[in-house]
Amino acid sequence: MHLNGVIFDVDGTLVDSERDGHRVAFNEAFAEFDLPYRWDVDEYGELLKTTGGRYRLEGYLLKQGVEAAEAAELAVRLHRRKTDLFTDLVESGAIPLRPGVAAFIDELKTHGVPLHVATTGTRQWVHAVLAQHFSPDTFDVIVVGEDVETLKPAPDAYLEVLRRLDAAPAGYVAIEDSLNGLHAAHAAGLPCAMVPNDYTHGDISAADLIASAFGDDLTPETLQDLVQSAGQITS
Ligand code: XBP
Ligand code: MG
Repeated sequence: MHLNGVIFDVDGTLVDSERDGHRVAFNEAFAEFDLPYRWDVDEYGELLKTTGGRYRLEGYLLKQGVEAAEAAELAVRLHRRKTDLFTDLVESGAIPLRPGVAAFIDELKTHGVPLHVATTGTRQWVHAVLAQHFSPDTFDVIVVGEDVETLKPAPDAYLEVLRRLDAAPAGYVAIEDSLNGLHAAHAAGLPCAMVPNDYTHGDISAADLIASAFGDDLTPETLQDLVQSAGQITS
């Protein structure tokens, strides 16, 4: 079985974006709207169980006792502003790649492995992140939150990448940091290598590979082995 392609999650996988990025932008949006809410590091870790910033906001507002219609409408407006604030952070250089990512991507490119993106994040900042850190020809298919009906842990983002490639899952592998991402990849029929971070919670023992770092135990060769054993299990 050949390694046909690698599909990357963005938040928490390619970039360290949640604690000092999205969280900060959400809090700035709350302040601009004169709302009393502020998300600290631990609370934000809990809130990450809900994927999609807009849904995270809406669920939180409902829990604060905001009435349903107002919560939905306010979440949309807050999220729009948060997206602009986060994009500014990206363009200021405040959102770094995770250690080892640049070399890992270069190595995969040198091996001629096609690279793709499947994220539940919003198009505006996803493209800003990719433009900030990678040359424009790095990723072929880029699927963002607006491209799919249902966000991770649903498989939609991964299935949409495969649909655009007109490909079956065999030979592809997902790289993830979260339990929601792991569930999404597996539900799409993809093996999943995980590189956990401080916000990785829950039982990720179902992952096909749990790497301590990019380029450490995660290399083009280990991914090749992974798709090979996945192929043997399914064939
Ligand atoms: C990322 C998300 C996103 C980000 C914020 O999950 O759930 O909601 O936290 O981005 P994953 P938006 O890494 O599994 O894609 O505000 O644009 O949703
Ligand atoms: Mg992620």
